[in-house]
Amino acid sequence: MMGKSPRDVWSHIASAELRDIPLDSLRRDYGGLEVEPVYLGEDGAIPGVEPFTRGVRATMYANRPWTIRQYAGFSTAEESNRFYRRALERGQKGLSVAFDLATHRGYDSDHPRVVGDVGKAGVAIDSVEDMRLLFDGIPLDEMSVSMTMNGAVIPVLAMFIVAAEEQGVSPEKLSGTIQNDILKEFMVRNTYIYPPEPSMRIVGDIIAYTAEHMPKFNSISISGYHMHEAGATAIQELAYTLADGIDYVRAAQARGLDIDKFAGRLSFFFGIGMNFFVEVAKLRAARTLWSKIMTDLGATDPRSKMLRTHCQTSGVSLTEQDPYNNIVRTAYEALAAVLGGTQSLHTNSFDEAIALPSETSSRIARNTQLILQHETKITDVVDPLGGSHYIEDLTRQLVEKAQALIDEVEAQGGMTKAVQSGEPKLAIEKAAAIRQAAIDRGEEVIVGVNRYRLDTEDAIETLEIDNAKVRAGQIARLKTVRRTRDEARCQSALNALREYAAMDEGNLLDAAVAAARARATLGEISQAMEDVFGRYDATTRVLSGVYSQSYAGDPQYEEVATRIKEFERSYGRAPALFIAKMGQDGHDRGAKVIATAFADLGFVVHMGSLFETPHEVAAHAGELGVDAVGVSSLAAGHKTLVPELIAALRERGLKDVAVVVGGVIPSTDYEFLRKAGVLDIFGPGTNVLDAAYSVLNAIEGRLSN
Ligand code: DCA
Repeated sequence: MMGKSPRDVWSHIASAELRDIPLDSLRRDYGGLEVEPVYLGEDGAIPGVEPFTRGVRATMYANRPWTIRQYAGFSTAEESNRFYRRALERGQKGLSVAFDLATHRGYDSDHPRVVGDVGKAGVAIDSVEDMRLLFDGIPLDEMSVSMTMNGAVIPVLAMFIVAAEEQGVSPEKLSGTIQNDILKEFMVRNTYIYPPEPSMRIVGDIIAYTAEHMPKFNSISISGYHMHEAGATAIQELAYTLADGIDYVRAAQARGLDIDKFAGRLSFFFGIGMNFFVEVAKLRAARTLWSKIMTDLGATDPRSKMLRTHCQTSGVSLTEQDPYNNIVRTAYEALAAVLGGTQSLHTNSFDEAIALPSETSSRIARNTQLILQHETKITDVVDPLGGSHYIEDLTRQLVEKAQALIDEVEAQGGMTKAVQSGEPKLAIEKAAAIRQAAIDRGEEVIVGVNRYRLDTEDAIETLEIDNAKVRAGQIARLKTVRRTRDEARCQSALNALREYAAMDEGNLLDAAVAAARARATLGEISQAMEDVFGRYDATTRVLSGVYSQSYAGDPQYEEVATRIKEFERSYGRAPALFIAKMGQDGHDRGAKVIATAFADLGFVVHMGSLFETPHEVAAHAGELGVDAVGVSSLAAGHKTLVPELIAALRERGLKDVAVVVGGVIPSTDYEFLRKAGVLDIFGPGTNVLDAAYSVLNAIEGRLSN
């Protein structure tokens, strides 16, 4: 296209995207105002042209709006199926499946470790039978399905392929995305199963399998979202996500795959928070950087260099207090994602800081996108903020600064090595603690939380899952599957999978598809690989110093610290707290922030491992002789796990150990937890110093009894 003007270049690509639609039909007349589908500036940047700063398509939403893809999954496959069908009737365009934590961690619903987790925060999948029910009546050759699965990615994808096959749909017709991004699990989300090295083999096997058999399926969704939610800065989110991407490309290249054969099916996923223009610029910077990275890695096809992304509005920006404000927050975040040029979007429901979304809150969340698409006219013009001095400068800075951080990671040998050192995780935790301290000190305003707070909060209706009922139903179906299958065929398929894992050859997904067909369960397929790879147990590191620095000289901080010193004088020791993360929920930002702050204040803080059972926590509490256990819960397991913990403490004669709970707890559950023996509950938005005060009161109350 040498010598062509930017307008000609754009028109050429745009016409190809439009196929039979004339380019002129994209022009708009707003009551006498003439509007072009694109405005091209002096800088030569053209939407649809490398490095894709202004968007991966020339026509963007003017031709096809982004996909409204709401992430959802409830308790059982039947429930979720009903929910999906309703959502599709009401304007949703793609599916996005949320799995429960037991499934994420490769356990069947009858496993003793997951009693509190089954059906919570997503759908329970134990076998192909569940997967078939999940997509009953949904034609998998027409609907693109995204699945958020990383740890148990092999059995889940295998079961999806077999469920489609049994619907009469062959793999090459399947479109959608599997998250398959294990590196960020080690960094922030923690739903891994195996150690990093075999986990990377799994990623490579999936990329290889999909490149060969599933050309329309996105093999990975390289995710910054969870880093964003864990408190990463925009620079960190960009750099670590793209550095993850580099390692995945290398893992696939290491198996001899040609980059242009698979790179067009790598996709991304970013979080969009409240810093409006930074979030817009972040997506522009991500595309610019990725295009260069892929060129350097040897890609030649422009499709290989396009960063196509899904976005989700931020969960941590939502507040429990005055929750209808969250509708407004989500709308602004959605607007930023769209002005940044996302391909697909999930808008959060306003009650997500409190509970699982209800029917009404889900509808409002979906309508937030429908209103943007149909009423605001922002789909008419491609990259409308392009050329803004502010946006362009933010984009440039993000490109430069994220590149510098990527270079640092590369100097350490890449992200697989870096996550093993734990450095990126600590860097994100530090950023999170600094931000939390700024919020607690009121330097960063959150409306309805640290400013303009209501005197009384209205209760809102929330959805509750009867976990015991879901688990009983799953166990019954598992029994039927195990009883009716050809056991010899199933075991031989599992043995073949085990051998592939041990020999480091053959494709694990290939073997798992055969096992899923033979009705091996998710837990059995995961276990076959665990027999060879082992289960990964991360060491927990806690930062110190961030709070004491941020609060230097603050009177309230000094007051709490002084009370702790007095406690030490009275009892001859500092108050001791065990922070517990029970069940299979790996979100530990809140727990880490509390651990850091309490330790800085003078508490002796013991941070438990992830995924412990109530009995394990009670045993640690006894051995360590702590005064209190702080339970951090974000995934709705509290009503099962907390009473079990209190019972386990009592069984061990530890009735004086105070139990407090923090995290996402619906206010309607407060009474239940208090009756069970919980002394205090800290919802999202609790000031850390207030929490420390309360915990100290609870401990002293117990000791003086
Ligand atoms: N002109 C012409 N064609 C277009 C245009 C346009 N302006 N915009 C999109 N299209 C085409 C695309 O090329 C694509 O076709 P292809 O797959 O054959 O290339 C099709 O329309 C679908 O559009 P796309 O933008 O790829 O949107 P999605 O299918 O929704 O995929 C993506 C989005 C981010 C790539 C995917 O990985 C995804 O859905 N991720 C979601 C992950 C998720 O849900 N995570 C939950 C936590």
